[in-house]
Amino acid sequence: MEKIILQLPLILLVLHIQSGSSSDSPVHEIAEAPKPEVVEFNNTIYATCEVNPVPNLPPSQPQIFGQVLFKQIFPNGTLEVKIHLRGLPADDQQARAIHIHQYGDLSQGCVTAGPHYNPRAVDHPGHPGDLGNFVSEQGVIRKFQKLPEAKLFGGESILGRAVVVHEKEDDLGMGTDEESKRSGNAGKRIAGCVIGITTPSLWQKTEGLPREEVEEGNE
Ligand SMILES: [Cu+2]
Ligand SMILES: [Zn+2]
Repeated sequence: MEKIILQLPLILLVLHIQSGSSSDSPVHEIAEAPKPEVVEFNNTIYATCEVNPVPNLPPSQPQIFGQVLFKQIFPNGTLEVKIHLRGLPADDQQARAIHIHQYGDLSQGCVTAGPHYNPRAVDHPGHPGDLGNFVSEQGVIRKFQKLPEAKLFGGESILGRAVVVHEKEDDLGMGTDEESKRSGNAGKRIAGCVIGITTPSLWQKTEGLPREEVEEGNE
């Protein structure tokens, strides 16, 4: 009896919280308010990721710099991505994987970026940020592509997460080991950055440059 009396205030508190939340705004009905930048920049959000080589790269690895730019119309537009990287050897033939990883934490190079961002617990290469493989031309990777599974809005937003460039080619889940379905066996993480909101200016600066649509696919 004493126990019930002691618990009564707690029960009343729980009931109060439940009734309060259901009459006001249940979680499933909360719509994301547009970010101030969306209102400012014509119903569109822009993001950038300033790529730098990880510290203490061995001399055998290229020092990759550049930008990965993102653009999405609020709230359900298809995410567009522009990749512009430099610093690869002019005669480089190596395909290199680029992915979005879970954490925007580069405090220990890209190791602290964690695994591929995988909000729906699916196998690689089905992750929203599996950008694929890229080969440089004259030391430069320049690519435009759409990334329909990734978003800059909502609970699965890629904002604040990391873009990682790998030393090797992504096997796109076709390998025989478990790691293939997790990461594509793309080897060391040699460059990376954290995705953050920006103005339209970086995106607009690249307008008019040749856009190479990525439909040739994953060879
Ligand atoms: Cu990766
Ligand atoms: Zn992946």
